[in-house]
Amino acid sequence: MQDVRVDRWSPALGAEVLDIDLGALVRRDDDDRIGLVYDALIEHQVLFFRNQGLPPDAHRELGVRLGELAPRHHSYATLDGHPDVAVLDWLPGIRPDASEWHSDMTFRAKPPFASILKAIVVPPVGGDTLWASMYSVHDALDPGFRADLETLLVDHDPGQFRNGAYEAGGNAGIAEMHARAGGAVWPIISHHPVTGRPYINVSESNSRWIIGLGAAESQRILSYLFDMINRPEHHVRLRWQPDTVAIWDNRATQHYAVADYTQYRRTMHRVAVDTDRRLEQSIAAHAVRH
Ligand SMILES: O=C(O)CCC(=O)C(=O)O
Repeated sequence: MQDVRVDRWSPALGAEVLDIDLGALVRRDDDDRIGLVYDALIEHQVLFFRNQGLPPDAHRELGVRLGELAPRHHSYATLDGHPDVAVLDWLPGIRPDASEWHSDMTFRAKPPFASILKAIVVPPVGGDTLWASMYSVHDALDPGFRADLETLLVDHDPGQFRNGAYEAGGNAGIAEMHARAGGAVWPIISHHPVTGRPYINVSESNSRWIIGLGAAESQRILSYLFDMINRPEHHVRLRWQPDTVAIWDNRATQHYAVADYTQYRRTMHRVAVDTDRRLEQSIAAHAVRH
């Protein structure tokens, strides 16, 4: 079978996949080709697809072909009749909540392995999304500093979801949100389960504290890593059009939705996939190739 054709957009990560109709793959139950899309995802970390009809049922179904879907998000609304499709709908004048670097839901014990985001309403200008490769950030760190990070763990929490929780319910709202959303501790240098490559697993949205350190030292190290993540060498940037779809590997990437469109509406549909259905076979295939 022929590989999928891709156009790479940046050295660090990101490729546009050409000549693929995702809805048709789902309708035809074309598991082989979906497997090739998955392989491209492992290689490029984030994939872009233009002009994808992909109605909500097919969007959900594509998620299912990649793995078990994530439980409903604790804060986002879902599409009527489609409880697995989260709606990120930013009306004019509302401040969007994704304009900071993050991986999805790293405060869960089991964060999603991938997300599939489809643009529904796009502002005439602005509203781009950037992704950053955490492999690239890891590899750019000074080796001595990297060695110091090797054994450190970092606490991840739900970040700015506090804002809505407090607005809705004050102290009780915050406590309830923490109880529902949870928290999780990860190695600062984590390893991708398929490629085995080390990546930096802290984000400005969700990483609050390095376990075992005091506030000042923890803050300094985290701030340095956040600055590194902000460098454009590690990034790729997508200008959305309606019906553009992005699929990202949530394990070694972060993303940042630029909030420069607040006079316009921007609406996205997202399906989050918890478990990687191809994990075992992919680890084995990767081990043979490398
Ligand atoms: O709206 C976007 O471009 C990104 C949304 C986002 O941050 C997310 O799905 O986690």
